[in-house]
Amino acid sequence: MPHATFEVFRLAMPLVRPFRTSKGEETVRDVLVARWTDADGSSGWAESAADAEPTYFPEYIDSVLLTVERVLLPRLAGERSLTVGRTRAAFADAPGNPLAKGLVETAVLDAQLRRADMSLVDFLGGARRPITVGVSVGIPDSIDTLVSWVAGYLSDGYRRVKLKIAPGWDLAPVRAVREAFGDDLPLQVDANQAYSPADVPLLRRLDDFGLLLLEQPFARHELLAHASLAAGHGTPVCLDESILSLDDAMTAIRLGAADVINIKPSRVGGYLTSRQIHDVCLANGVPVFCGGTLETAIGRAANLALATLPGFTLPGDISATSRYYAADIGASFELDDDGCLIAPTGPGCGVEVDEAAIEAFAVDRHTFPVG
Ligand code: NPG
Repeated sequence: MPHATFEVFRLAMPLVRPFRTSKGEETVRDVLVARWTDADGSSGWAESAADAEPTYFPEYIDSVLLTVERVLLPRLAGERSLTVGRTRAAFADAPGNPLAKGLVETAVLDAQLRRADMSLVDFLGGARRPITVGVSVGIPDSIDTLVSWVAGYLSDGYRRVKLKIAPGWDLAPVRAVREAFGDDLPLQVDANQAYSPADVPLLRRLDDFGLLLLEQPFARHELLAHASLAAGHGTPVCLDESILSLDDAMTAIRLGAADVINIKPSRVGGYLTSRQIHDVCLANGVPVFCGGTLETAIGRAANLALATLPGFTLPGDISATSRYYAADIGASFELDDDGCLIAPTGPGCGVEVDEAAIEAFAVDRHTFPVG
């Protein structure tokens, strides 16, 4: 008899607006969510940042599914009353694969917390405070469209804007947004690895625009190039795709490659590692913000819980539901009058998952018995 079940649902969630970055365009979010169910029937949910192809991260949807089935779940066979700590210990001898590990670990954690009637906010040790959030604006077809999108987001109540940049779409859009909305708008840019170290003179010109940060200009392995850019003390340099683990974060900090770190829980293997990275950053005076990958309600709720920790001093890439989806798989998140979102404080991530909506969006599913 299996003592637990792990179900993975692949959802096709139509986006309200196409999301284009230097890596490509999405009009429908292709996303994995998963449910862990214990023998006693208690269950928990998790969401993966994996994409259909290895674009932003080395892992991708099919590789996550294979790793979960062949590598991770067999390591949990025979475990009773599974906790997140035991799950991590069981995975410790398998290197890498943070997205796959994060999916299982987070679902087990959510089940554990729901069983114990404890919220993720309280488990992580966060403060019950409103979270200032921002909006990440994809690359449109023209500057005019960009300015009208940003105007719309500001009237929706967002207090911080992140622009996606790419070679040929950098100085002009930033200048246009500064001219339209003024120097006081908290503004940052994200290159998603699109530049090479030879582009430093161009990137230096962004220093004139008073940006909060420049995110991941170079390829993820280019820590030394990021360090040398950061040493110029211009726009603060933020790392995202370079950070797949606690070790990566510690190395980046030691090298001076990151003035800021974007913590995406799924990318680093879940919420325990995210908290460790947060703690190391806080101890070293490196501000962090919570990254996003167009999450559904499940991932968004858990990310908001993480962002209640004190080192999250910069607004996160966690927007209201309506910025992403006309219909979601859990209750909608709405901005308050101060441009903030509130982390749910119900058990686990606090989202009551709408199973009918999961059924409606599912294009593929797998049920793995564990035992
Ligand atoms: O609000 O969730 C959001 C989007 C934030 O820009 C954002 N995410 O490069 O950080 C990124 C980007 C992303 C989206 C990365 C989807 C990977 C997948």
